[in-house]
Amino acid sequence: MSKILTGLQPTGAITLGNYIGAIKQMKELQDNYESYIFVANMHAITIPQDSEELRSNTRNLIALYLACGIDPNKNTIFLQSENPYHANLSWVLECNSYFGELSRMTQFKDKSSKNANFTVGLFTYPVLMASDILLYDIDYVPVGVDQKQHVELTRDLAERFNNKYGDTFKVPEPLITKSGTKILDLVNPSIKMSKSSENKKGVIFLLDDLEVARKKIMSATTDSECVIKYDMENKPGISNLINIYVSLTGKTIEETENEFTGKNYGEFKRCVADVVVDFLSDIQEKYRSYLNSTIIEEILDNGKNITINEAKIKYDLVKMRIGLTR
Ligand code: ATP
Ligand code: LTN
Repeated sequence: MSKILTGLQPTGAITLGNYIGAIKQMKELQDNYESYIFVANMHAITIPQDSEELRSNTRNLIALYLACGIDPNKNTIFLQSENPYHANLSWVLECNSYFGELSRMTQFKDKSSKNANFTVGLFTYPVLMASDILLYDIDYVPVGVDQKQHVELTRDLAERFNNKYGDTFKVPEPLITKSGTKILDLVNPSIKMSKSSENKKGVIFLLDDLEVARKKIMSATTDSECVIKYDMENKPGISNLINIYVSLTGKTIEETENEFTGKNYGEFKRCVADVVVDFLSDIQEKYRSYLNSTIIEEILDNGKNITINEAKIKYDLVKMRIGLTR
């Protein structure tokens, strides 16, 4: 059976963009793939975090995975920091990565330009991500399109290592949602919807109060044309709402355009808001029940054992290949 793996950072409240880009794909694929999903808490500390907040965000993210339909019987669910082989392999791969190639990573350029005091961890972040993937012989990595470049780097590092030291790593492929959807900020649809956005009005959080979420959709930026048509370039606001609607209902873009022919933006937004609110309300109910149960501890203990055993085998092979053994 082919294997898939993804991770999200516990850097704040999870957004609808995170759900559509990564979690939803995992949920849809979990029946047909051997699936791994983890909390990338070591990636989170590439920018400063409050330790108590990080701890609670981490637990909340596991509860959210479960609430979103990630089935613990079909997925290995784990915390990145509980498996030391991620950092171990990352060091080895760093010694096989070039300063130039890491300098070209768009996420690094974006995030480092926002804060002059950025850490070295922010720079080597993609190499840790490559280790997350390469430890487990992963075939596909479901991510939003913004992470595609990191998976491509992972492929380069795997191929480079294999060529230099002999076949060691499986070369993975990114799995981007069918339409390549990047969910955009509702207020400023020229940027992606991001959990670290300053203007929270443009971001739907999975744990948003339902009425607040409805208002955010109703006040989303559109255009003056009053035609509900998918055109990412000229009508990004409306196209983004179509993407959200399509992702949550399973309808196609064409079906959606037909459904709303002749309707005005207010009517369309009301329907999108209804779909979003129903979706959030279902998730939030499940989330509360998982958060208060002991199941999270059991799941993480299990995930820790499974992944440490598996990763050790790969890391031992790596050490042997490069001469780090006696
Ligand atoms: P941050 O603002 O801290 O960078 P983020 O919202 O970009 O956070 P990540 O934890 O970096 O979230 O990403 C988690 C997953 O969600 C990744 O696979 C990423 O590609 C995907 N993702 C993030 N934002 C979007 C979006 N707007 N649309 C689609 N997928 C997204
Ligand atoms: N960088 C990713 C999180 C992440 C990840 C991974 C995703 C860390 N390691 C391995 C897929 C596979 C992000 O969401 N920003």
